[in-house]
Amino acid sequence: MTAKTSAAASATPVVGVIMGSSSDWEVMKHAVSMLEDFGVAYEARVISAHRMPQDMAEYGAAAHGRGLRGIIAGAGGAAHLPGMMAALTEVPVFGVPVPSKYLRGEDSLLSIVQMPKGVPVATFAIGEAGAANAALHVIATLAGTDADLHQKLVAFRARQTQAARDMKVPPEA
Ligand code: RP5
Repeated sequence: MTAKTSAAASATPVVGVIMGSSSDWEVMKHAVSMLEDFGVAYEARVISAHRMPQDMAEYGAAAHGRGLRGIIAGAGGAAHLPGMMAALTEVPVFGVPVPSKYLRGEDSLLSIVQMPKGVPVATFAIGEAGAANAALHVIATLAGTDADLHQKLVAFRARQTQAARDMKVPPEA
């Protein structure tokens, strides 16, 4: 699955956005949208850990050599994709718990966050906020060596701060 044909999607990807199913897209599109907004080159793909284990292994083995510097991995239920991807590459993995049908994503969260010592997955909130924040975290990491990206992040934070300062209570209709 490729999300868009924008410049950020068609350039050589620096960030991989992977997910266990196309049903994860409604959550994971918030990570992609953030990367698009910041102009960070990415790719978006479905890689199912239990249905495509060989593809998962190949993706992890090739990730660093292909230029990926962060992998945002979203999955639901027994969400092993982020942890397995972290085991397959030294590229930092940012895990997004996708809400599940029966346990509302608490199963996804616990599956992703409880990595044994030695193979880390930076784990974010369940759902849309987690997906967006995973992208922001990758962006902040890349901004450490990219002055333009750093300026975009500073401007993003400033807009967010101003929007909060402009809030009124009770909220206007
Ligand atoms: C996981 O199982 C996926 O990440 C998804 O969140 C969940 C359900 O997948 P589908 O049955 O919708 O393909 O593999």
